[in-house]
Amino acid sequence: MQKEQHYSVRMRASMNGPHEQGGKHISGGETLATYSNLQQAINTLLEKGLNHTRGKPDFMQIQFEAIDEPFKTLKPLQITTNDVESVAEGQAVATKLLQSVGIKPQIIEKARKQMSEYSGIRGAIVVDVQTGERLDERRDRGIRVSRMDWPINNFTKWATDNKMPNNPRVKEALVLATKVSAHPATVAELCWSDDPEYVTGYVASKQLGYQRISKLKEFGDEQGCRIFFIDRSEDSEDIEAYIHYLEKQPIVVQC
Ligand code: WAQ
Ligand code: MG
Repeated sequence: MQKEQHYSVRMRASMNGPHEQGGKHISGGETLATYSNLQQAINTLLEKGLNHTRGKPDFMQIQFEAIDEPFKTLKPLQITTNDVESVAEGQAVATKLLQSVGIKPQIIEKARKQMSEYSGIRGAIVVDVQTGERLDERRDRGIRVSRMDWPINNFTKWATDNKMPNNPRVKEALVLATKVSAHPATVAELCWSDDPEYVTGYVASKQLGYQRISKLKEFGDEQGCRIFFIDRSEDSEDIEAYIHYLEKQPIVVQC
């Protein structure tokens, strides 16, 4: 996949104006493509943004750009499913998993509170695992992890082997979690969708793998969550280098 010129393709859609003018975030997406499949990649993202349960967008931007940086290939995180009966049980499982990688309960609480202050954010927040402070300065925008993909044939094989639904949402989430957890400063990620009809979320880390949790919010709730807990003592790199990895390092997942 690396010899040919590749392109990063990104989409964002909003309602009541563009994001930067206070519009409501509807949908975003990022993928990789060769020149010959740019059109298909753009169509897929267009379709994703046009048909979304968060609403009908009145602003959309789709852009592509050539990638010059070398790709890294990563194996997908190991997947485990935790079936729970209620949101309370799901959130308790999430807390337990985060604690098992050394994150203190009060830090988890502080991060959750900070997340809910930025309702409708289109990216992730980066939180210091020692202090619980938010480290990125993207306010109501957040960090969008980009330049990542999983070739569809390889993903389909993985889905069959792991008895998982062959759907783009699982693929996108696992690609993102695999990229984020591969950085040495990442301690764990906590995520659930902002799609009101999708209640499954996950906790992920190198150590835990991708721990799906069947219910992390109530059906109908439009509040999503994506928190990256990072340990700055693990890595001498500064926060800008970490964000640069998330946004710019091209990653291909392949099992
Ligand atoms: N980079 C950073 N943050 C993102 C990105 C990205 N590329 N994409 C989404 N987010 C943030 C943003 O704030 C969204 O509101 C929130 O995450 C949720 O995004 O069954 O569908 O794409 O195993 O709605 C996980 C479970 C589903 C999948 C997660 O998230 C499964 C999901 P969504
Ligand atoms: Mg969403």
